[in-house]
Amino acid sequence: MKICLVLGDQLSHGISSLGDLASIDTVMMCEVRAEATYVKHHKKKITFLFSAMRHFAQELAQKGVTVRYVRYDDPENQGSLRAEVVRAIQEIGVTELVVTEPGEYRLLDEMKQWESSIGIPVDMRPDDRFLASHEDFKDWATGRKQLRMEYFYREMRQRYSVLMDHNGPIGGQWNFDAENRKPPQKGMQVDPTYATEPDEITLDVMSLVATHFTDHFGDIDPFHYAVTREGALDALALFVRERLEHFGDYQDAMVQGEPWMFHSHIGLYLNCGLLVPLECIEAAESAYHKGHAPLNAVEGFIRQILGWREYVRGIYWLKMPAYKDTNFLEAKRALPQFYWDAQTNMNCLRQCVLETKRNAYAHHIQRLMVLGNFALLAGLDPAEVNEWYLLVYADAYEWVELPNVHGMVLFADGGVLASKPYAASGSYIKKMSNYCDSCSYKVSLKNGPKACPFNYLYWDFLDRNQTKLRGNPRMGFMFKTLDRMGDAKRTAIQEDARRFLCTLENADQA
Ligand code: FAD
Ligand code: DLZ
Ligand code: SF4
Repeated sequence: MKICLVLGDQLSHGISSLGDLASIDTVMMCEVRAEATYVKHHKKKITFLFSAMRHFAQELAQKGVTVRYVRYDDPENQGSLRAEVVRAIQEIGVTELVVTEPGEYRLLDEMKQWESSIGIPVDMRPDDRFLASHEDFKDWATGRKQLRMEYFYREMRQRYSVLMDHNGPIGGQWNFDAENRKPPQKGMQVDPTYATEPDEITLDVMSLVATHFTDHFGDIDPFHYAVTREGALDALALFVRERLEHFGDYQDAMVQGEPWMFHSHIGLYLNCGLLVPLECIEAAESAYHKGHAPLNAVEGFIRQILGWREYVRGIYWLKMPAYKDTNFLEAKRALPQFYWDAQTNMNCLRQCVLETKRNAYAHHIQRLMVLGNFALLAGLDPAEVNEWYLLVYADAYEWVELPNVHGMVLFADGGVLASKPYAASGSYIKKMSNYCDSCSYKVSLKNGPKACPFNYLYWDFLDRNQTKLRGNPRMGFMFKTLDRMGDAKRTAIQEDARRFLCTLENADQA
């Protein structure tokens, strides 16, 4: 008997493991403790994934496929994928296993042992839902001094003929980012995101998660995400119709009480397979050609998927497992409690944590320039920060989370991914959001107990890390400014930073 194991983030009917469905006797899917708790995933993330898995299994069954679906609360559930494969061998006599390679190193490493440790042939197939294979990325990276996303992206544009005009980019430029940094406008109205009512299957999963994952972070209610391919396609269509037009202009803007802004909110669908990247790219490109969205918006959106998404996956597989253990800036401060309970007087951080807790979502600039920027400036331990990001977001899997957090945010890889740390003072947050209007700190103050902590933490970060960062050509200007500061100013910065970081460790509120 030949079985095919489909993992929770492999919910694509066209995935390689299901390529020759006629030769498969049974498809197996398992809700297991090991996957749900290797980090304590957000309750909404588990709800989303278990419900999407159950809907996918139902679709397969409707196609006439025999599905062995192991529910989380099945008394026979063995708690791990491996143990469930072993049980299937004992119960139904499996002789061969087909699987698409998992998206995370830890599971791939484990699965590579299965053939010898379980004793049946394992046919592990490449994950061809991505647009660049491991080999493609390795070929691109070979011989390059720097692995910059922009150059990878240009090759991908050419290879897939996306937004191309003969041999050059449409509009004469590869990248329109300079047009994509508009601050929010006062009184900005944002349309609601895609929302659907939970059906019976989702309601069942919601109550299962409420019972079994009490100590996990996050809210289950309200649950509005799509859990089927059909729903995910509707969410994509809604984005293209109503939000894409403004995606570029306000890509970096943040507004209090507007968690969704003009982003697409499709990351969770893409990463579990309900959507595939090329169809999202084509939908956006087609909107441009029909005149429904401007080039800066469409190019910006396509770059995220064809460029960043493929590039970070390439970096992950190229550099793992050593990548995870790097800590270039030797950061070691514990993750503050407010990342869990939002109990901080820093309004920007409070809002971003509250939205993360409610939605298992925060948009890119909240992740990068608020939550991430603080982690970088405060010198938080990369392992703790990575774990937090991996568990709180519904779209988080290590292949995409780790390069973004470890590389882009924390510069823990020493510059493999980013050419310099994305460090910023409070003035960036002031410019790109309205958070500062409701904050008890003053963004205009540079020092003292009422000053915005980002202001002195920024300079203290440069001061603390100057031996490691001074040589970076892109940081010369910042170090020149630091060098021009008088001793008194520098001492005030150091003292404010010390006082603030001390309260962070000792007090309930920062
Ligand atoms: P949009 O802003 O609408 O972008 C469209 C799509 O482009 C996304 O759905 C995603 O598939 C892709 N994309 C955009 N930026 C990136 C990027 N930097 N890397 C890879 N893909 C990208 N993305 C994840 O999918 N999972 C994560 O765990 C994750 N963790 C992140 C952690 C940090 C610190 C940062 C700075 C970014 C992280 N990202 C992650 C990238 C990005 O923030 C999310 O993909 C995005 O916020 C998801 O929301 P959206 O679908 O509305 O995206
Ligand atoms: C994220 C996740 C969760 C929460 N639960 C399951 C599960 O019960 N069963 C399963 O097959 N997959 C789950 N996943 C997704 C896996 O963790 C994912 O396949 C690996 O991390 C590889 O990307
Ligand atoms: Fe954040 Fe500083 Fe603005 Fe407060 S003043 S919201 S801490 S940037």
